[in-house]
Amino acid sequence: MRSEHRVTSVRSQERGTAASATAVAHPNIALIKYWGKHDERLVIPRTDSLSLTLDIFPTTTRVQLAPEAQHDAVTLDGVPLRGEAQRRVIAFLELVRERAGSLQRAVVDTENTVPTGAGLASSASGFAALAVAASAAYGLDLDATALSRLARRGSGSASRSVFGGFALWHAGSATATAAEADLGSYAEPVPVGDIDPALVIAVVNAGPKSVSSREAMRRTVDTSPLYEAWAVSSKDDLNEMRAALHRVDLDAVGEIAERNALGMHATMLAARPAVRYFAPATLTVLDRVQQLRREGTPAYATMDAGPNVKVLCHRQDAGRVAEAVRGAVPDGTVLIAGPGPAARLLHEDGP
Ligand code: 2P0
Repeated sequence: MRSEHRVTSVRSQERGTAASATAVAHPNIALIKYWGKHDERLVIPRTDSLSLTLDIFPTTTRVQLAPEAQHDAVTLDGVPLRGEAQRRVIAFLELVRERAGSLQRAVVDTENTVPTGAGLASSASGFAALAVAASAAYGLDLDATALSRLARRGSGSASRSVFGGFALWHAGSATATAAEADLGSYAEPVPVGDIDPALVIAVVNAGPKSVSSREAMRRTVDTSPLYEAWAVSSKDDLNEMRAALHRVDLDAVGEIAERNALGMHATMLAARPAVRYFAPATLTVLDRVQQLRREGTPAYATMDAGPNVKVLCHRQDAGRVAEAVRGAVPDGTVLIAGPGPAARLLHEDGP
């Protein structure tokens, strides 16, 4: 892949044509959550987190250099991005240009299959795909760790979507210099044996969230008296989860994931003013998950910055869990996901 980047960009320059690259990435769901930053500009988190990349809702992004253009042009599903979303993509391109020593603007077209802004990690797949496509188009030669660091600058959770399967994002050191903090904050794959997990996703509301996760995190860190306690307990959760993954104990993984997520939401509920992502249907699904466990089916819930619930279970139970969840929220959409692949370049070319 790397040598192809070089060959293509050289060839494009020789022809006087613009380089382009297309990449695909998948969302991930954190089982140990990222909630709270040390450094907003560098996106250095306060805690380590651990996730599972999914095999559904891929994002495909094409970056084409536009040597004649004065501005970047960015579309999402064919519609020009505006406001904060546009600003974040352009800031990310600036970072890539700075590293590549390039002044060329770009045309960025993204096709998202995940509902944007609904707590289903569209920014994770989005910035992972953009990191891979933009670095290739601008001729940067980055390994997976460097791509993870770069994707992190777009959106923290994107650092994990660079990898397939389970991924651990190291927060890095809070006391380090900016350069050291940047170097130390990246994700890496967590090799796990034959664990065969599924995530049953109950989309109870696919609309955009009431408070962005960025703002909600900031408010939680600044005002919630519960935040520090959760950050401390999250360290223990992570250690226990790594041990549970190591011994291929999905039930322990699920128990730890559920308590870590509920703890994160408790910190938000105690923020001032409170951040409450739960909807009535969220609680209905949580009740149904508890009931499944009482009936003997291991199933564990996790929720992100939105009302939707993701239920971790054994692959062989996924159909039954999905049916139970569907019965609980007949107006919702229920999907079954499994472990998904790493972000990858689809192709790169001069036109
Ligand atoms: C996570 N979430 O670990 C947590 C749990 C939501 C709840 O990562 O500000 O969109 O762009 O770094 O990555 C959502 O946060 O936030 C998120 P920024 P991001 O998946």
